[in-house]
Amino acid sequence: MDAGTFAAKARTGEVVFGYFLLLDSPLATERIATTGYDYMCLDGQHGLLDYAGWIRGLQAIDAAGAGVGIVRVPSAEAAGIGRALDAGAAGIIVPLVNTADDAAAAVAAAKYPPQGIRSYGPMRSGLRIGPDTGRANAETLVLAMIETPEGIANVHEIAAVEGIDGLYIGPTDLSIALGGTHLGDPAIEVEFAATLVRIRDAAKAAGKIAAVHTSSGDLAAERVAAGFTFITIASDLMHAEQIARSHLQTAQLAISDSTPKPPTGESLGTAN
Ligand code: 3PY
Ligand code: MG
Repeated sequence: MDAGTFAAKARTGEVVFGYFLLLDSPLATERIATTGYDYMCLDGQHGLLDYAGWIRGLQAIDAAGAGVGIVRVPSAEAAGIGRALDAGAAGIIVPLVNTADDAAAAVAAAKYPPQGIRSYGPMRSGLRIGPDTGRANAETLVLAMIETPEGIANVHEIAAVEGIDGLYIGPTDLSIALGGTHLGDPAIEVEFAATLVRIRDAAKAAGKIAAVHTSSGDLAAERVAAGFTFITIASDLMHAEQIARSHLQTAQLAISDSTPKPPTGESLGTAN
């Protein structure tokens, strides 16, 4: 999918599913990208990739020929946003947006003049978007993360900022912002649910994308039912650990069963 098609799909409120990449493993990224996610997001805030890793990751996503590559940038600062876009990201997710000014700064950093202040140096993005700065401005998605007490309080002002395409909920920081100690803290369950609704409704009232991070396909399905349309389903690091643990637990069950049985054949599939 090209950046323009993806941006149009997301902006019109079609449901798009994405995946977070924390590991600097272009080969794993390329293989996961072939599974059909609409977007693959390299995590430049907490992930383990440096700038060369962003380039490798975005190349791997494009090589898969499926969804687009985007980057969660480290902050709303212009330098990181410009570099993510120069590297070929189709959009950015900006963490910890507290105010309309933060949101406007992120938009300005993501757009070339006259809309913004992005400097021209499309190292890799030039391969797909070419020299047309207007087209780059139009096709670049900018999502503001709402995950702090200030961000929650200012959510309507942030949603109203021109050039902000959507509000993206970071549930773990949001839980902490609400006084919880961890994601899923029962002490803040009711407030957490109400805040998801507040952010979703603020996005929709402003005609923007309601976006959310989730930890599983089941939860992503619940978020679709609740009206969110831009939904990340977990990450490579989380899945590697979960699957490794679950296979080990399945195999360990056999230890308690001491009756020997004849070995079975193996099903066909990839060996690794
Ligand atoms: C959060 O849950 O705080 C996030 O930023 C998601 O990665
Ligand atoms: Mg966060």
